Amino acid sequence: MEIKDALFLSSTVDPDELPANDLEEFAFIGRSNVGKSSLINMLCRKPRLAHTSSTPGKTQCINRFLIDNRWIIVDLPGYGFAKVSKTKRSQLQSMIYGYIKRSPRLTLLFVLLDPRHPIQQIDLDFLLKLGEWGIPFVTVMTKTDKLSKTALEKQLSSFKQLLGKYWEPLPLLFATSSKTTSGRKELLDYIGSILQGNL
Ligand SMILES: Nc1nc2c(ncn2[C@@H]2O[C@H](COP(=O)(O)OP(=O)(O)O)[C@@H](O)[C@H]2O)c(=O)[nH]1
Ligand SMILES: [Mg+2]
Repeated sequence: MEIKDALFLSSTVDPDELPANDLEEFAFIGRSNVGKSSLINMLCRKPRLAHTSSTPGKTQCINRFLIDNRWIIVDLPGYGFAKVSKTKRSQLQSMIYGYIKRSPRLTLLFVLLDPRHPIQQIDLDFLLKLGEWGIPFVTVMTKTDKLSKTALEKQLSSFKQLLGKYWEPLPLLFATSSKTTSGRKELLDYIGSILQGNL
């Protein structure tokens, strides 16, 4: 599947105030700085669509983008907010959880993971919560350009090994780079097959 057109749709801090729509939503989440906004821009081939930053914790709203008038991409704030106050952290958490648990149009959540470290406890805890809540998700390893081919293979199998301890069958694991656009086609084709009802 290709994306021809991507437009900013809305930005909100209150998940219950999202404008009603009939379009399916695909949301992106992961620790701050994991590359959520960059991945969205890479998928849409629009470098400035979602704001990216080298300072973690910049996206503090739920930002939605209309894709080809047909489906919606949601850029969620990161979890694991090292540099924000406790109050802000709990506000962000209830915003994220509120969206995930109550959005009637959420079709699939992409949970992004950094390939340069083992899967962190915070990621695992988050994934396990999704399981508890029955939220459909797949995992995405970002920034794969930062690893050599061998290191990447090794990391992919160690991620799968850890995920395999908790899930049977394994959740899907995509490998992407917003720098090289690697993994773009696989991810978009997967979304396309869901939109066509083939999955
Ligand atoms: N080399 C490389 N850097 C990336 C990639 N994706 C994101 N980054 C960088 O990582 C930082 C955080 O990216 P951003 O998309 O803002 O992360 P977010 O906080 O998860 O939305 C930025 O400095 C990006 O340029 C990638 O695939 N490869
Ligand atoms: Mg962001």
